[in-house]
Amino acid sequence: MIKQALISVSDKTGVLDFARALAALGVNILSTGGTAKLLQDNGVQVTEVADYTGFPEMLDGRVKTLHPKVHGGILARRDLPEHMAKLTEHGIPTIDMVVVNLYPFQQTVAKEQCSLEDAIENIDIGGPTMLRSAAKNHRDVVVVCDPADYGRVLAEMKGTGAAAGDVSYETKFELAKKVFAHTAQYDAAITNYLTSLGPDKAHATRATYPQTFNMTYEKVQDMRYGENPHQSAAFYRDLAPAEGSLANYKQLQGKELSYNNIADADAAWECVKSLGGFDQPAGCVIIKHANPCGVAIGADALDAYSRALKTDPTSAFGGIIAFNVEVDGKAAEAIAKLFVEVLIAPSFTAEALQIMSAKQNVRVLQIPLGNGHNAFDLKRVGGGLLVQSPDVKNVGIGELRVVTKKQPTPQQLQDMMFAWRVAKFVKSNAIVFCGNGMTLGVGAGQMSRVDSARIASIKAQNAGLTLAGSAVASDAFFPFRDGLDVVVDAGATCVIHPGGSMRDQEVIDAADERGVVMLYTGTRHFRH
Ligand code: 93A
Repeated sequence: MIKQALISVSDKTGVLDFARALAALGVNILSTGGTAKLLQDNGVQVTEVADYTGFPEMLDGRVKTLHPKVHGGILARRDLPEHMAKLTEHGIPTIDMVVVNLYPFQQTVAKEQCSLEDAIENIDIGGPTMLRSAAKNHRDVVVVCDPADYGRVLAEMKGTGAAAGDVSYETKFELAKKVFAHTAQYDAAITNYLTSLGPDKAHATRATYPQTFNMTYEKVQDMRYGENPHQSAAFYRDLAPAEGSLANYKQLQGKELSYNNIADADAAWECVKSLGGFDQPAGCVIIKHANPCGVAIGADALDAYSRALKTDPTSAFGGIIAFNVEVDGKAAEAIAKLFVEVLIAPSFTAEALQIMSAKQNVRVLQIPLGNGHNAFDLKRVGGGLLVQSPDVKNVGIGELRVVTKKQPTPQQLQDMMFAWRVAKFVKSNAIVFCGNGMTLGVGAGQMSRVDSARIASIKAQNAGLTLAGSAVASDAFFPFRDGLDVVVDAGATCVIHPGGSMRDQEVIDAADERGVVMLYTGTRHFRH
């Protein structure tokens, strides 16, 4: 039976109605300064904690609720006579419910002009202490740290069953778990902020890496299995996923997403998002095993898809397809002919969804477009973690350097820019043949660049595509002229790569000898 509740909240959303309802159920309410004032001003009868403990709030509010009369009342085990006797001895009533949300630390430090002093004053001490006390003693105490839970708590208390006037053990346990996750995230946010400060302690530095990754994620789903059936797996989402990122997906239909689906969907989505700024409005990417097996831009979704599919229709079977434009009925009709695992777009017309609904196994994801990106990339290694800033660099035309005697035509320039954009999303060593805004052959993940070049040209041949007059991108420099010779033999007339090899001159001379154009980006896009 809940007889006494302590309410102390920074986010006052819904608290008035909640407190009124508690009072109507006969619950005695204790409260701190600002919360007490709000409740009293609105006619809810409350006792101020300061009056309750006999100690004034002090040190600018730093000490409000840190008192044995508060924490004894929360932490006493109701099933131990010694505990209850101690409370009686010291005149401490039990507190059966704690309703607390914390100083808005995250919101404070998100502000551009936040000073270290502001940040520190917004580190809540008394709030987490009460939350943790109540969560530890959840068998006897209801703890509510989220206004979204007010309704469910009230509904249970108003029920007529055995728990009338109380909350079930199951709910108390759930609420306690939520509290420990919440206070862990709160502490992680404090650690992250303090870690990000530069030597002057006044400003966050550009590239700093949170030390408490595991606490800043929330679980979205457990999966049936991981990369392989004998591995277990789950998907976690950032508490605030970057704008436009995969984790903002809404699944419109289809089976549950698997581990490999999510990994490949991310590769597809990141690649297709980068296809803006070309002379065609629509972009389409088809991914298999984390690599693009077809990428194209086109007049509309159908055009982009048909061209992307041409690169490698065999590999596209069971692929993951992403668009950067709305998918309409025409495009959906074409896609429905292929066996597809996942289909992604920022939006779908009603007709497109109608067509896809006949293919209930296809997982259809809607993700809003956006320019955000992850703050850091992570890669687990045995006993450690590699952390880096993400590869978000997009080389602009102005940064390119022509190193051959031959200059590129405007069309070659477009094709090389497109090929370079795609190469960033292909596993190293990456060789990508392109022409007229579509991939013609993709060589991925080989241990030697010359093998990637050979595979890319073989794949183009297999698909019946000609490489005559094509553009080639290489994610890193050509260490020797052999790779260049392979792509020129296959029909390429222009090549883009970072440059920077010891034998750059040998490779440039080879390009001049073969009469092709070569451009340096000065940027490398390894992807492992
Ligand atoms: O400054 S504190 O760390 N010291 C405390 O003893 C204390 N007790 C509650 N902050 C404390 N609180 C926090 O005050 C609560 O977590 C809540 O966020 C806030 C509510 O203050 P008020 O009721 O005055 O608006």
